[in-house]
Amino acid sequence: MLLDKLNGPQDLKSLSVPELEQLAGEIRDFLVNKLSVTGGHLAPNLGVVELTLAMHYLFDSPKDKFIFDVGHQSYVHKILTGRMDRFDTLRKQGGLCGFVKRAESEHDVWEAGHSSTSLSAAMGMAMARDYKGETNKVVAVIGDGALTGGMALEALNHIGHEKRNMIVVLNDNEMSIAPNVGAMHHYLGRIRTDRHYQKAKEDLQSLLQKVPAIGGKLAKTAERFKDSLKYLLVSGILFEQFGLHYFGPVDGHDMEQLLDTMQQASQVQGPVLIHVVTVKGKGYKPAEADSFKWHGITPYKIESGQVLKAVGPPMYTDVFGNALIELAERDDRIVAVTPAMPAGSGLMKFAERFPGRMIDVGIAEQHAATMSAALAMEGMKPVYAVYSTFLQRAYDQVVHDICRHNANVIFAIDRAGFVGPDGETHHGVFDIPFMRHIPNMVLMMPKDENELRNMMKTAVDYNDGPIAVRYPRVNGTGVELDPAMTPIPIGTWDIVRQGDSAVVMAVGPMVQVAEEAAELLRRDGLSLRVVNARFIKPLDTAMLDALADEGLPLIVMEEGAVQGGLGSAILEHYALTGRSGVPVRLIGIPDEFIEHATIKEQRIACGLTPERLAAEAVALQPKRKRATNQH
Ligand SMILES: Cc1ncc(C[n+]2csc(CCOP(=O)(O)OP(=O)(O)O)c2C)c(N)n1
Repeated sequence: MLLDKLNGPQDLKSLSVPELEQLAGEIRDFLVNKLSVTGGHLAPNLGVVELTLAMHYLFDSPKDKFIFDVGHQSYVHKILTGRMDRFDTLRKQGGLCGFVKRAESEHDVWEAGHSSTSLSAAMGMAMARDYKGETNKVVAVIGDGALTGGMALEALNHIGHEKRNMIVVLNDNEMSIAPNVGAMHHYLGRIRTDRHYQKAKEDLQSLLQKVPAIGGKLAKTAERFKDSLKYLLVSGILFEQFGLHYFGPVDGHDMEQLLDTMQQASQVQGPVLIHVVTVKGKGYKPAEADSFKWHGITPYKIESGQVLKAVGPPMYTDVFGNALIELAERDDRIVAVTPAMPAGSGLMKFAERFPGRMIDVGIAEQHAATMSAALAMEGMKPVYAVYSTFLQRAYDQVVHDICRHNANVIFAIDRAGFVGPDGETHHGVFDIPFMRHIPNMVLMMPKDENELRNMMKTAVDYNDGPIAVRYPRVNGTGVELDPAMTPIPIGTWDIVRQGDSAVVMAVGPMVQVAEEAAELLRRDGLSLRVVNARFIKPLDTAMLDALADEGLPLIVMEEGAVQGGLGSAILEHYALTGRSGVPVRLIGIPDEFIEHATIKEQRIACGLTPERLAAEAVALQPKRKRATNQH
């Protein structure tokens, strides 16, 4: 095994092409084996084995900077840079991160998780290099999916303008997570498949070799001739027009071709784009056959490709998808909008049922938001289904285009709260703070999947502006679903358990946690009142004012950033209405980024547990009672 002898990228340099090819096979076996136990981003990594080998073979990391867009395809890079023996811990608490992580290795120079940042990062690194008078290479690897993101196009525009030395490797596998969409996708497809282009390119190359390099007027004419022909015929013209030298398309699994092209491209002055065509899932049949499913995968059986899934109540995501179909059957104004996440957002069945009403815009959260505002203003009911973390991208569009216009956009905010193994780049823990302060916004979170359905109905019936329902990346509680969905009066909370020792105002899954805390406290003779604070905005101010008059200690519990969360909102309400003396304790996510682990471990790390809540309730008891109730 060559892989066992590999200590770092320097060991690659002495290998022959056949040895590199052998190594590629060994790396694939390694990935398929390890990920069958841990899960992870299998298909994207199987596609970039030769590409990553070629990069480490030709360049000199970490002096040369490798920037992986999203960073989910960096496993091969991790293997080649001394982290092979940590793959059993992949995406686990304290283990190897599923994305690029600077703390792990000097070879990890840029972290991501969200897409389309790599070209801006490469630009910054190239500029810094030039300011410092250094000569290292900067290599960004970006997928055809990530290239649909607006940020990447902003960066391309600037890269062409600046003309700094840098290498953009376009990893074109025709897939985002789902099949890629849009004009860029079609354009790349034409380059890949159009024989015309290929033939023209070959002809042109041999023709250009015959144009003599002579001085004066004739040379200028020859140059112009070259240019005009080039622009007429050469594939990759779009990138050439953007000011990048285009190389490709090259077969990303042909080691020799790949090395040759990358070697040539790296000699060129100015920005270059190498168009590398790869097969997502390459080398493992089930992943090649369905790279959509195998983009990010839970543990599986290697031989059959059978995916091992935990059984349990339906995920909130699926309950949302089904509810949306039911609602859309009765209301043809409803359309679903997704920025490249049709499956993750539970919309696959909707897409089958209503193909014409399913709008996948590619990785374009901002465009999706503004477009939804316009759809709503023209009388449609857009349901913008988006992960909380990716909605961060569209903050301005939510403020400027949706809320300011008071447009009837429905937000279905998935992955609200901790997300587990994807870790800190993917948690949905900031949307309460960044949504609740925007005028006109209504923000809800259900305590269970039945309430999610009712909130969807509430949202569809609501015609006074934007309304958002957020829900977590977990299974529902298993409650029975009412056959009919019933709207909930806006701004009302619900007392789900009576008690008079303390009151907890809990959001979403924290209601269940609060119920468990109440059981713990009951054994100690304390009774915890549990309020389902299902509207984060508007608050149930009538209930809040009554609680203040009652004088019980209050605890707010939410799986979101404490700063700016529901707890902040409640404190603001009391301060603004002259009741600043009301005792309120806040349990939520502290002012830090929480790393990859299971959701349960992440909750424990932040004290989002029944034990912590119970202890807080005990601590808030008048001294006399507290002595007998210690947790
Ligand atoms: C802003 C943002 N939106 C959505 C995602 C979810 N996402 C992760 S990878 C991915 C597809 C990326 O496709 P591509 O760049 O072609 O890489 P591939 O996985 O095909 O190698 C998407 C949509 C994300 N990471 N960031």
